[in-house]
Amino acid sequence: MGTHDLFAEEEQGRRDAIGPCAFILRRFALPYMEALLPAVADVERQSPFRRMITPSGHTMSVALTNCGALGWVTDRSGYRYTRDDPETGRPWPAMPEVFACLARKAAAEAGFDAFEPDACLLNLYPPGARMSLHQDKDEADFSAPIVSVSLGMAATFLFGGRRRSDKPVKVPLYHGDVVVWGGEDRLRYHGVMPIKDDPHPLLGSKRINFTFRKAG
Ligand code: MD3
Ligand code: FE
Repeated sequence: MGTHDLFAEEEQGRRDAIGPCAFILRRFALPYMEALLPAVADVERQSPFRRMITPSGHTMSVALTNCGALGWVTDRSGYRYTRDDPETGRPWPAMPEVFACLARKAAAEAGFDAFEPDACLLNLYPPGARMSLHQDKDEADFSAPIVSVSLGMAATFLFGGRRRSDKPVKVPLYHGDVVVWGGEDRLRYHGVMPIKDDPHPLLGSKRINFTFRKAG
């Protein structure tokens, strides 16, 4: 068991502000875990995780899938949201009730009432996978927040500024942590450092992150 889990209980309920409008709700997802993990497995069964190609032709180290009415994809022609999974030709799996419930509760906790996400992007990080600094700007409405949930192995999150050149701060994220980003923090650059292989008791050698968005 990693040291992060020794502190899980006393950390639960803490709210760390990492920006004027960005809050980490420490371990907020733990009470949902029994329902959350089977729901992830169900999404994965319908639309498996796969590595996608960026517009510049690189294969992402992170594998992804989606649930909800819209799903984020990338290929040689660009980034966009689609109704159908390009791999299966079918609509993305429906958003599980427990996902939507967790997202709404977390958003409300951070001051965003009536958050109704229509997209949920799931990222799977094997050891060594990383996500370089980027902005999330493929969504139609930047006034809605983004809610993210971290599961499994710990990650060092990089939280930058409005410009790529703004030096990011490093923020550790653990199993069960939920982050809500909105308002003036919505368009900040962010990324994830390469994941260290420190197997998690429930998920083994992987990290899963999902982000809820209002994309359409
Ligand atoms: C800050 N995922 O999928 S989630 C992504 O851990 C993404 O998989 C990371 O960045 C991950 O796009 C980080 C946290 C996150 C998501 C959206 C943000 C942070 C954000 C939007 C604005 C600012
Ligand atoms: Fe992002």
